[in-house]
Amino acid sequence: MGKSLARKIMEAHLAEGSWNPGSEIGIRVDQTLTQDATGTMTYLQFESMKLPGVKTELSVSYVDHNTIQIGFENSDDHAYLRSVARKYGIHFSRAGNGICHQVHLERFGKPGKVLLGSDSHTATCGALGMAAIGAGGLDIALAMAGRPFYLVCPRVVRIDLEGELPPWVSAKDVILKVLERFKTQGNVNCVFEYGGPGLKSLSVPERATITNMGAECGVTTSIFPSDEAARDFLRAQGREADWTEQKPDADAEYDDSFSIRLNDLAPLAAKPHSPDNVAEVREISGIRVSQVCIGSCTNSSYKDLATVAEILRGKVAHPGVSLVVAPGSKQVLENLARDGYLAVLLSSGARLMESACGFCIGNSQSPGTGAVSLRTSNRNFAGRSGTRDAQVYLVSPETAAAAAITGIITDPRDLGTDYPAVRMPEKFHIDDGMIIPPEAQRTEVEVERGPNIAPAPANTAFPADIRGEVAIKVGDKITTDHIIPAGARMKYRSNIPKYCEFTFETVDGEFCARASRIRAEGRHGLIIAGLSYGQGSSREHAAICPMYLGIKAVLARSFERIHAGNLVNFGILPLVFSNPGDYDRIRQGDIIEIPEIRKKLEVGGAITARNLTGGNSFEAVHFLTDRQKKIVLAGGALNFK
Ligand code: MIC
Ligand code: SF4
Repeated sequence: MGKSLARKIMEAHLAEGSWNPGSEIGIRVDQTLTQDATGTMTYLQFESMKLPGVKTELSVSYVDHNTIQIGFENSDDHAYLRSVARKYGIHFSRAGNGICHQVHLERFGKPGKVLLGSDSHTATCGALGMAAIGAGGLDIALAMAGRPFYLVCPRVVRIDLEGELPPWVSAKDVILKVLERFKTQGNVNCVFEYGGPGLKSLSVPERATITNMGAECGVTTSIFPSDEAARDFLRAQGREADWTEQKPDADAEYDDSFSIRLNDLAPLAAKPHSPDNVAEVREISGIRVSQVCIGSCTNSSYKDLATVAEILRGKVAHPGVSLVVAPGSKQVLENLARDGYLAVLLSSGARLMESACGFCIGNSQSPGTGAVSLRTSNRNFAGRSGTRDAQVYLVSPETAAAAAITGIITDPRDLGTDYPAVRMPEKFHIDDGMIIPPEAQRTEVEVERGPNIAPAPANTAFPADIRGEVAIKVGDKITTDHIIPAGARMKYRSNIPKYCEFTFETVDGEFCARASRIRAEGRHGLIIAGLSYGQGSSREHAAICPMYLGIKAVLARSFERIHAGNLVNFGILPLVFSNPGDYDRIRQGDIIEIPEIRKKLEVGGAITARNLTGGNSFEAVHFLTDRQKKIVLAGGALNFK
C-alpha cells in the first residue's frame, strides 16, 4: 500500500511505536522553535534539566509576541531569552525580525524534517513539505533535550485541489472553505495533506496561509509536498541547497479525502466569533467597518502585502477606517520598501506596525466598543482583540483592502478594477543581521533573570482519591484564550503566581478567588467542560495556572489535542464523560468525589464519580497511554524521570 507524505516523514523519524492510527508513537525532532510568550517557561523547564546544550539539529528562539515593552517585564524576558540562547546553542531572532512562523519558513524550514514548536501555528512550515507540529513548551524543552515527541499516530486526510484560483480569490479563501467543511472541532489526531493539480498555481507563502490556519481545525498538522514551487521559494531565499523533493507514493492511500475546485471558490469570511463561522463575503457585504488589520502569521507575506499595495495604489483609506499593516518579517518589510510598495501603502494611509504578532494577539489596536474589525489573521474568538464586544471578521488580504477603500464589507470582485496578479520575487533581498547564531565555542554565560522571571512551579504526585469541588462549569468550544487571556495580560507569562489571577477572567472573574478558596479548604478543584475544550493556542499556561490553583481534573465532553497534552504534562487528569448527558447534571459548586482514582489509573477499572451535592453517580473514561498515565501519577512531566 502506498504511503502518504505525512506518514513517510514521520515513519522516517520513528523512535517508538509503529504506524497504526490511534496508537501512540514517538518521533525524533530535528528542529524546534519557540516564541517569547511560550519561550520563557520552555527554557526555564529546559534549564531545570541541567544539560550543557540543545541536542537538536537546529533550535530557534523568536521574540515576536510581547514586543510592546510597556513596563520592564517584556524587556526582562527578552534579555533572559537572549542569554539562554547564547548559553545553550540556540539561534536567537531579535524583536523586530518578524513573526516566528514567517521567519522560520523563510530562513530555516527544510523539506523532510520534523519541526516542533511551542506555538499552535507551527504547522505553517508544512508548506515546505516538513512535518511541523505545535505543542506545549514542556514538549519542546524535552525535544531540545533529545527526547522524542509523543503523539497519537494520526489519520491522514487528503485534500485535493483542482483547477486554479480565480482573480480576487486567494489562499485564505481556500482554508476558510476547509474550515467551513471541517469546523474547529472533531479533527483531533488527523493530518491534512494537500495534493492535486491545483498545487501548481500556489506558491509556498500561499500554501503557508493554508497550513497555518489548519491549526484552527485542531489537526495535528497540515502538509504540502515539496515540489518545484518549494524549490523556487528556497532559491529565492538563497537556500536551494536545502531543497529535497518530498511527495506521497503515487498509489498512496488515505483515511479520508475531500476535494476543492479552486475555480468555484468565492471570497469568504469567518464571522464573529469563530474561525469556522464561514460565509461568502457577498452575503455580508455592506456592513460598516471601522478597522482593517492586515498582517499576522497567516497573511503577511511579500505577495500578500504587495497585492494590498497594488489594490490601494492611488487611493486613501476610507475616513471611517483605521488601516493597520504589520509585515510578517523584516525581510518582507525590507523587500516591500526596496520595491516601492511600502511607499504606496503609506500614501494610502496605512498605519505601519512592527513586524510582530501585534494586533493578532490583542496587545495593540483593540477596536472600539462594538466595532467591526476586518482582519487577515486566524482567530476571532470573542475578546481576543482586546475588546470584548468587538465584531472581528477574518478575511483575505484582498477583501481587507477592499473594505479599507469603501469603509464597508465589500466583495473585492466588486471594486471594478483588474486583479493585480503580483508575483513573488525570483530572489529576495536577504539580511539575517537580526538573527544571532549560536557561538562556535560557547563560553560561560550568565543567564539574565529580571524580577518578572519566577521559577517554573512544581506539582505534587497525583492523589489517591479526588475529593473535589467544581470550581467552574463552562460550555462548548472553550479556547485557551478563555482559560488564560493573552493580550495585555501576556506580560506575566514568566510569573505564574501573578498570571494565575487572570485565569478564566473573561468567562468568570471570580474563578481565581474561588479556586484558591477550594484549595485552602483542602479540596481538589475540578473543571467541567463541554465539547472541544482547549481549542486554539498551545499556551501551556492554560494548564499551568489551573494546576497552580489546585485543579486536579478536567471532566469534558471532548478535548483538543495540544491542550490535552499540556494538562497531562502538568499533572491534571483529563477525563471524558462516558455518557455526555451527565454533563448537564453537574453544577458549579457541586462536591464531587472520585474514589481510588490513582488505583484506577494504575490498574484499570471503571472510573465512577459521586456527585455528593446532586446525589448521583456517573462514569468517566480517560484516553491516556501508559506513558501519560505515569506522567499524571507523578504530578507532571517534570516529576517523571
Ligand atoms: C496565539 O495565536 O494564540 C498564540 C499567542 O500565538 C499562541 C501561543 C501563545 O499563547 O503564546 C498559539 O497559537 O499557540
Ligand atoms: Fe502571532 Fe497571531 Fe500568529 Fe499567534 S496567530 S503566532 S499571535 S501572529
